Amino acid sequence: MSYETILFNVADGVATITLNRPDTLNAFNDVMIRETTDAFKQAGRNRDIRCVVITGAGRGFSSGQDLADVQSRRDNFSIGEHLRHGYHRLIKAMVRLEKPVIAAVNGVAAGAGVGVALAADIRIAAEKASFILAFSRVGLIPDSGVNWFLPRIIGYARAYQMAITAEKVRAEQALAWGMVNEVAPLDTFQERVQAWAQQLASGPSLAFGLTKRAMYKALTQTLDEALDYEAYLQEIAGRSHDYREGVQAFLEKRPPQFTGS
Ligand code: T3D
Repeated sequence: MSYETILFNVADGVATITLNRPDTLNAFNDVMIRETTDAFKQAGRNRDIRCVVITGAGRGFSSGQDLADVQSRRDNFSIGEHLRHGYHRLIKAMVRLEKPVIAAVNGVAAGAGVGVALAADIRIAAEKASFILAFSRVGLIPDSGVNWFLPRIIGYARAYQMAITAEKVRAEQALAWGMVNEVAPLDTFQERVQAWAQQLASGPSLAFGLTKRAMYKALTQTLDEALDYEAYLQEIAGRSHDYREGVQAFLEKRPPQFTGS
């Protein structure tokens, strides 16, 4: 598959999507939004892919919306429509993908770049990475799902502070706030991302996917509803090869060989 603004590579069960506009710190133009969305959908269709990594080329993860493109918009341009037809599709493609998504945040993430990182299931940050809700610097409110994800992840007060100050939150601070799962020094960053990706790609993928569905759904459910839904999904996981293999491997005191089915 060949794209203009991203790289899409598949190896050993892991798809890596690299945002590839390094001269702009991987700012999203319309093509990149469309291609990234498409790549996540391809990853969903390909049964050999059991984990997806999204990262940035060069020194940034993503600087958000391409502001040069904004300048060339016609007067009656609708940002609302641009969001609905662009970023929303991307964020939903990430969340609906029933496979673990890792954001390997190699450098600065700003604006919609933060939204994309937050829509991943696991965030690994390089030591020099940072997060900036740059929206208010250009007179906008957070978008790309940031208002939904961030207060849930770090709490309202910190999320609102990030939005109204647009100050840089460094990787270590993000770790302390629970916004990233791990911070790695630059020289071992790729290794750590690969280790995470390989571990997830060799895990019980059906269970990982169903867990993602259960947890997102539980965010809007009562306890009774969540318990019911868990039982329904566990019925599916309980009929899988991986469940039989997991139990057998435990009893035989050996590591399980999960196939994702
Ligand atoms: O419009 C809609 O549809 C609504 C959607 C909105 C979503 C959003 O994302 S709004 C927020 C947009 N993003 C920003 O406001 C961030 C803008 N960028 C920055 O504030 C800074 O670049 C950073 C803090 C991210 C990094 O700073 P620094 O000093 O490390 O790098 P730099 O020198 O500012 O940038 C390096 C190059 O990337 C530079 O180009 P040059 O001078 O080397 O030719 C810069 O212009 C370019 N660049 C950085 N961000 C963007 C960008 N070019 C276009 N769009 C960008 N967002």
